[in-house]
Amino acid sequence: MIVNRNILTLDEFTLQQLRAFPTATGELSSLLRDIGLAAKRVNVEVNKAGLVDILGDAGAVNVQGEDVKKLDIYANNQFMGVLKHGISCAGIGSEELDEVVVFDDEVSNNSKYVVLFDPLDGSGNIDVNVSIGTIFGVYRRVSEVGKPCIAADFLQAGNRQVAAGYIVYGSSTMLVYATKRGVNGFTLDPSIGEFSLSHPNIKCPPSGKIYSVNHGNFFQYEKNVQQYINACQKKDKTNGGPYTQRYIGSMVADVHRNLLKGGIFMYPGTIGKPNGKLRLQYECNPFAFITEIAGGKATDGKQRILDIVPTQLHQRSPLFIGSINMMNELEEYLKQA
Ligand code: AHM
Repeated sequence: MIVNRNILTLDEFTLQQLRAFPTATGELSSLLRDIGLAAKRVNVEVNKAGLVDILGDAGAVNVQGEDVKKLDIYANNQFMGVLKHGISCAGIGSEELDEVVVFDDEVSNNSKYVVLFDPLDGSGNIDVNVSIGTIFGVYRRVSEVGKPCIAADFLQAGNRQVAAGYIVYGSSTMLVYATKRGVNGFTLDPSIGEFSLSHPNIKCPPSGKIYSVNHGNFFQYEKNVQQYINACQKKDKTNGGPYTQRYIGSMVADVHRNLLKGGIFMYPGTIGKPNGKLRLQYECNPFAFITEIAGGKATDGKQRILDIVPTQLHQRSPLFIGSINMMNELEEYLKQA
């Protein structure tokens, strides 16, 4: 077999990026490698998810006599484990855990980053073999390095992320991450077990033809949002259409598709849930960071997602995100009285 040595692996790529910064310590590269390792482990289990009924359901006991963990708990433990044992992370916040986890050991206390993540987003789709994902955002801590990290490290505005990314466990498994230098995508090559650079320097097309929203909630949305959705349905050749509605119900897959093809994803507030469903810290912020670096835009309908200063670890936010021209048009509708 001929191996294409022009294709960089995730590790090779992050090390190359590191060389551009002579004073860099390598902590971020190391952290991304840790996340890549956890992603590979989770990928193996996600691929076996359909066999759960054969091998034993969550809560059952496996052949080694251990409890069979639910996949989202498994994913949480994998990401938390690699970050705890790595050299770059002082603590984590996770969708699966009520409180942040402060690692508080000598190596971790001397690490400069904290990570917020959703270990398995869209987990309702596992049973039906539909793409799911992991989302993460990396922040430089505001607390003193050398001591345990503190709550304030996890309550920073999204614009303070130094990196953010996601893994989509789909027909291929991809890891996409952004730093201020750009967005790059890596596809897992199962033959060598490495993420390989497949989508260098991702740019979100300024316009697209896809809009993604849960239409079932249509009458729960505020009037301006309804009007924009109606406008999407009325698009034709004369005004950039026709548009296509695509909604998987797995945010990672929906936003990933729109990022590559151009489009807009919306999870607006509803009458019953004015802040919508998605979590600011580990769902909206990482995608807002990635999308902005790729040339797109993300708001909660009133302000830039990345400027919201969180007050709670698990707070929710409406989300509108995608191609710049589509977002600008949406904002015209949202401005109307
Ligand atoms: P989860 O955290 O329970 O997995 O929910 C998050 C998911 C997102 O991936 C997706 O965009 C959204 O929920 C879909 O919600 P809905 O079914 O209300 O449209």
